Amino acid sequence: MKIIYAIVGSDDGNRVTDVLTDHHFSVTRLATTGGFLKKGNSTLMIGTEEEQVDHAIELIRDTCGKRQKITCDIPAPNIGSISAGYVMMPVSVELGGATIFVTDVERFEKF
Ligand code: 2BA
Repeated sequence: MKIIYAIVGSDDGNRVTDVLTDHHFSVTRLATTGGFLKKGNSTLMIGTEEEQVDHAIELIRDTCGKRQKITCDIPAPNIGSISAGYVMMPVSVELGGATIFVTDVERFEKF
């Protein structure tokens, strides 16, 4: 048996937990904090058989993989200026990503 620890962004934590659960994986989600940025993230613990590990990682990659999003939320002063002097410029930002550890489980019991 293996345990997968997957650290994902807080925004992705709920969705990937649902996807894994829908595919019959048992998941525990912990609210965690990154040591460097001190921002909230989610750590999933997934105990599963070795032959299922690749499937779980594929689901995590499909749900949380790095992706680009176009947003207009960042104001760019005085470019193509409108009356207030500001215009919302669309910019591409990177979202998502996961850090995954897979380790052996020495003993597993449930009561
Ligand atoms: P990532 O490498 O994608 O890591 C995202 C989060 O995953 C980390 O949050 C941490 O919670 C976890 N993580 C990553 N690698 C880990 C490991 N080897 N052991 C345990 N947990 C691990 P943060 O620590 O807040 O880091 C956020 C982002 O800041 C990192 O993204 C990386 O791009 C950058 N970063 C982290 N540590 C850095 C450092 N010492 N110097 C420069 N940049 C750093």
